[in-house]
Amino acid sequence: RVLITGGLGQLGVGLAKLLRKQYGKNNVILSDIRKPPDTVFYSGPFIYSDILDYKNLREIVVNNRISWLIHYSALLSAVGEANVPLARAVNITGLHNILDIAAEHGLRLFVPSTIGAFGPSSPRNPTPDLCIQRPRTIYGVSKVHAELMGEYYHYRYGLDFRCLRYPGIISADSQPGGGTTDYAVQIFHDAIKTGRFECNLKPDTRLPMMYIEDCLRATVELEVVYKTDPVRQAIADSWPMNFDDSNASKDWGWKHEYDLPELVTTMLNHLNAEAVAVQAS
Ligand code: VAH
Repeated sequence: RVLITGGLGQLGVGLAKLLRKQYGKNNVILSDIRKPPDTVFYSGPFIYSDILDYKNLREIVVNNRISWLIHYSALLSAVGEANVPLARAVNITGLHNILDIAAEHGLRLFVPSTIGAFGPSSPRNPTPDLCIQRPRTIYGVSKVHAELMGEYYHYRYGLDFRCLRYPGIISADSQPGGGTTDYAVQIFHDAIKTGRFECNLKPDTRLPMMYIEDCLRATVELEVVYKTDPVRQAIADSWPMNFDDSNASKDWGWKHEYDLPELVTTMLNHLNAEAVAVQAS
């Protein structure tokens, strides 16, 4: 069964809906420290959980036979700066509780990171996966910590830890939770309501955004299951990790045309086209 902490935020209810379609209504439990609206309460199991209460969390995981934990509880960037002690407690101490329980009970753990995990000294356009990360918010610092702690718990305890860095998420039927990207949601509401919007960022500000359905699909698709074949693994471990093709370039001017993004795009386009052709025939 799946437990979603911070489930009443912008993403939890939509994710629960998606997962309940796949795994059954009663196998996905939403949790939060606030009372759920009727629409949420009657749509599937909801349970009170305070991620600062280690015992409460452990009981929920054991009593409900949780095997996958999606940890959305956090104070986002702007609200975090308004209450750093609380953000540090929820985003860091809360994360430690979650990590220990996940490692202790062999859970699969998903913790979202964010564009907020970068800072002014990170390359900004584009920002590569691996680069300097010196965020200037307690939210960003706590998410870099989450990334590093998740990676450590994976290598030290074998924790199945998964993490995606979300951009700003734009959603129609859920409200963002006090972040810097909230303007990108509010503008739609004000456009409909009044036709006028007062933006709290400069007009030339540029931030990565994505629609909530893509975000939730990416979160569910991050289900690459690893079932190692010892024979193939032993062979793979004996092979080169990276080929130096500089002599081929010198000899006949060899140059690859498909880098990873191009390869993935081409593959998915081909496979999607094939699937459409099969359906049409
Ligand atoms: C925030 N919406 O603005 C969150 C998000 C990409 C930023 O993590 O803080």
